[in-house]
Amino acid sequence: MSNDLDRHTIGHFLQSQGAEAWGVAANEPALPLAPDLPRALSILMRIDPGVLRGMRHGPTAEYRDEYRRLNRKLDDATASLTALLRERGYDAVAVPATGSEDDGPFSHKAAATSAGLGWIGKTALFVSLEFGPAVRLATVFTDLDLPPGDPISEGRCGVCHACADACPSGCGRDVQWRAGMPREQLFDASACRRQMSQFGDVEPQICGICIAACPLSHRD
Ligand code: B12
Repeated sequence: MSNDLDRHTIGHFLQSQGAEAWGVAANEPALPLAPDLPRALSILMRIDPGVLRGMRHGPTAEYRDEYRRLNRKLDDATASLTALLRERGYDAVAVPATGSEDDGPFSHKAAATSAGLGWIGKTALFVSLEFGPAVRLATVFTDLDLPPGDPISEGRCGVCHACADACPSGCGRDVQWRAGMPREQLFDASACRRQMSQFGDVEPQICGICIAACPLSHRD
């Protein structure tokens, strides 16, 4: 195996692909539904904060376009990274940016908190240290031995519950997250899904009111 890929070269490569933050999670013990590879590279791309303005009552066409743009960009970046790793003799598996619960997908949020990039907020969104919840995520698993970050295992929203207050379906339960907590204790996914079906004229399965409501989404 060639060992010329290190944290610096991977960071540089991901930056050239448009990633705005990234980190490494140890997949030992294995994260739920994870492939059998020892490292998860968590990749973040920021949602343009300008797009979140005007989303108090629901998604806009601009948000839908941004959602599609970032999904494409994340999937291109993870495909390129996977190709690079395989070229150099490493194993690599990319988890697509989006999908459905029925696919039994690996949770990008679990890789991101385990990599120390942020925590889970009060409507179950991943909240990045730098950009708040205004990010989309993807994950690449690999056997390249990169040093993992320090996992974050508790919510840091404090007394803020702006996201839970803003959600028209009340899907957030205003509970402080801890790693391993069942999702239902934190968040009512059926209520979220029902609410999103109201916005089918923009696109089924998008909303983003909770993202726009978080004060951390609007930092410069
Ligand atoms: C199915 C799905 C949905 C479902 C279910 C929502 C849900 N929270 O599970 C529905 C249709 C309702 C939905 C809604 C939305 N979704 Co959605 N969705 C997904 C998808 C495809 C799978 C999620 C899933 O089922 N995971 C299984 C469950 C059990 O895990 P989870 O809730 O994702 O995360 C939990 C675990 O990771 C655990 N956890 C966290 N850290 C750790 C660490 C350890 C060690 C352990 C054991 C566990 C653990 O806590 C988390 C919260 O409960 C992901 C993409 C992906 N593959 O991750 C996008 C994803 C979660 N969705 C996303 C978004 C943005 C949305 C919406 C805003 C819609 C939109 N795009 O406008 C809403 C808001 C939902 C919300 N408030 O969380 C983003 C979240 C970005 C962020 N900042 O968090 C994701 C990651 C897509 C992406 N590529 O960025 N979604």
